[in-house]
Amino acid sequence: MVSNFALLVARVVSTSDVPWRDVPWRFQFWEYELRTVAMLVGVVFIVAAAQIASGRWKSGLVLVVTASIVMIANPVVNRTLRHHFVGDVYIIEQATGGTTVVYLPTSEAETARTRRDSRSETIDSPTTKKTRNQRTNNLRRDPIVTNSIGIELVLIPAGKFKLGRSESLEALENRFPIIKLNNKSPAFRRVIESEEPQRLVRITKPLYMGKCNVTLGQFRKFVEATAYVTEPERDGQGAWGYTPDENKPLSQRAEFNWRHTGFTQQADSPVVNVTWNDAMAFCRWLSKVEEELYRLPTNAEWEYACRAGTTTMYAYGDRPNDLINQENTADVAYFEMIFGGPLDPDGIKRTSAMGMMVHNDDHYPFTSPIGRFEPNAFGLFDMHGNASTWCMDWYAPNYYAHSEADDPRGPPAGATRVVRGGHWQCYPAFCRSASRFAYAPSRREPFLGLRVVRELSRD
Ligand SMILES: [Ca+2]
Repeated sequence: MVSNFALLVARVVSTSDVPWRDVPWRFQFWEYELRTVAMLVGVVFIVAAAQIASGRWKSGLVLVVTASIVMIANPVVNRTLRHHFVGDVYIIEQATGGTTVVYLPTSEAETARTRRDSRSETIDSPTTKKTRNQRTNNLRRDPIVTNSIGIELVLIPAGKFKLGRSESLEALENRFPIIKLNNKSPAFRRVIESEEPQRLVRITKPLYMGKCNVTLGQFRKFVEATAYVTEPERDGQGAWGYTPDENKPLSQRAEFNWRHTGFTQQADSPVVNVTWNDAMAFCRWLSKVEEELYRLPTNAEWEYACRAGTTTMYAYGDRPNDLINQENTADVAYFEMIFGGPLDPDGIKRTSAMGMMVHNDDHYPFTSPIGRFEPNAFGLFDMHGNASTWCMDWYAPNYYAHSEADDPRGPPAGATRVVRGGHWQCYPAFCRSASRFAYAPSRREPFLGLRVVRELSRD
């Protein structure tokens, strides 16, 4: 209750640098409702104090209890504390969570934007024409930009594509027997089945996407600037790393985290062992530093960017063994690390026939520095390998059956977040463009990091 009261006071005395006319109506409603309740509650507390001071204890206490109930029960009290625009996107920062940022749905951002545009451009004067021409020029974007911490971003055009797997589950199982084996687990089967039905989806606006995953060096800049402590460091559970001295080569230990993995991680290696919450914290910091809206890609944006116009199993074609020249995935180097020695040729043949490895050596048993392999048609690297990325979306196994056709952003709630992209441990069977995974937001893995998206600002 004390924190609620503090929020009320903060709300009443706070000011906003956002013009009211640009704030979507429902957020305006929250704001006015919150301020009204805060003032009424304040008045009731003052009256109660006066009653108690004049000896009318009973009625004074009734007023205190009533005001307290209103304050606690009011659903809007806990909703918002700060709101602002980053670029052209309206952001609400939730008060009680302290860390959650809610991005305004695109349609509402568009509404706010359209209202502003219609106000300034209803009269076609020479001035407004000039403004419009400047805006048109501004929309000619650079194909590649580099931000202040060295992240290279590639312009991804708007477009449409078929989201999800085109092969039937049976065809996939025949091609990759490891999938048939894993499908005995109901949880696994649900994830594979969540790649279908295939559906036509539009990405309605261009966006910038990281050419590669965020590197260790870039993540270090965030930690040094903010003294941020990642979840695996904070909760004492640690993360995953290389433990050749144990029976299993990879183990979770308290001393492992994004800095320490037991295997060599250079400044230009993709950062791993970060949770979804850590990835979001990074995006929030980067948005403030850059004054642009950075976020994780959506599930649909990631697959659209990965396919880059292709409809094949991988962005490079349909042959899993071709991955050897294109991506850092599970290969001879990886399995030799796992087994602690050279593999026999028959073993390589059998394992690769199962869909568990590419039958050659890419020389990286763990992560590789970013961008060492081949880019796809959009100029993005490491989409099928090296390290996976967290996505914005909640995960739901049946989502594709009823997702939106334009800019799908996942189900409204869930228990797990979508993870996309292959990685250095990933079997070719699961590095496909359609492959997707569902992990709890606090999960940490030595192959899982992030790739950012920067939304286009207007100028
Ligand atoms: Ca490899």
